[in-house]
Amino acid sequence: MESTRKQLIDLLKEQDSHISGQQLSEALDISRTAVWKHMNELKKDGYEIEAIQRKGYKIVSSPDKVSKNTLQWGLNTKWIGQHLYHYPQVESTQDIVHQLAKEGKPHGTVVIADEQVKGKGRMAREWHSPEGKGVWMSILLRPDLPPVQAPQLTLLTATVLANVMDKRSALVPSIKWPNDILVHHKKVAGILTEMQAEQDRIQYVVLGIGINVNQEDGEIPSMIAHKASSLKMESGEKWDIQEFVQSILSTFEKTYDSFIEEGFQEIKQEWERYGYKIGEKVTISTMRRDFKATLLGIEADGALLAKDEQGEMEKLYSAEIHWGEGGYHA
Ligand code: BT5
Repeated sequence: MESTRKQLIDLLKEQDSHISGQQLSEALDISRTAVWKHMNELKKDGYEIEAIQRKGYKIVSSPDKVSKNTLQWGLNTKWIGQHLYHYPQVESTQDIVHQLAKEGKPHGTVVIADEQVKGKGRMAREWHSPEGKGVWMSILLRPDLPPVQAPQLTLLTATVLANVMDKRSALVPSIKWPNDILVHHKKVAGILTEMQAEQDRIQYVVLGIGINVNQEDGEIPSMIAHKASSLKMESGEKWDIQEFVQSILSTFEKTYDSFIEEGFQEIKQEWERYGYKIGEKVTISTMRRDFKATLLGIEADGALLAKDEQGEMEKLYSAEIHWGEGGYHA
């Protein structure tokens, strides 16, 4: 059923003109009544379909509401999003993917919701995920990697988000170590990586992506309004969430595949290109001391590399960084 719907969408998408019910029924090896039933389902998803006698069907417009079909429409990926679940409202997409992982769902399974009522950040923090305003999505990955490499997946995801935002707008995104995407010093996206692992092998990773897309002024909770924003607020334009998700997924797939084949080096360079305050001086507080240092970049284990005023290098895994004047404070 699922794959027939996808094939039907693909067939309709390829056509500039109408395609007859007969042609569709032959191509899909289903009855004409079944074709008609699928068409009705597509209409329920918000597709506007023109049906003309003796000519057939044509898609006049696709909906802007997010659904499984509208997302898979035009999604040119090999493995990511081939299994895709969309829900109007969930507690957290992370929990659903953990459940699907335990049920044995494959690498690349995606869960996306219009709204999360218990969206979560790191360390059980809250993640505000209002209905229809953003991308609230989790991806199941089954990488054949040792657990120490898991932080690289967070860094990889950050480069994907920065790249896609960069390409699709005039905004200049930056990546604040370790996992925030900022625009004009304000957080527009966060990443939550959760892992299930044995001693030397990752069993699976649930990669959560939260992006504030179409919130308007006043729609960001006042508690965080000084440090958070949305792509619409920063760019002045409304974003098409479906297309945005599709380009995130296809860029993610390409980036991930080349990371698996060629290693971390390119991700590191890309991350540093977008890295917030890389090359600049900040104040750092660790368990041992407070000091001023220049941020140099990241290491393969996910650490942030800094050089203090005496020229001594520090690898930071968890430290409080005072991002400075006009900067972001976590
Ligand atoms: C993150 O945590 O930035 C990770 C966010 C991951 C959210 C996704 S949405 C899909 C998937 N399902 C989930 O349940 N989660 C993932 P962290 O670095 O800990 O940042 C959390 C902090 O950011 C909060 O304590 C707030 O201060 C702030 N915050 C909360 N909601 C925000 C929002 N919508 N935009 C910007 N900042 C926010």
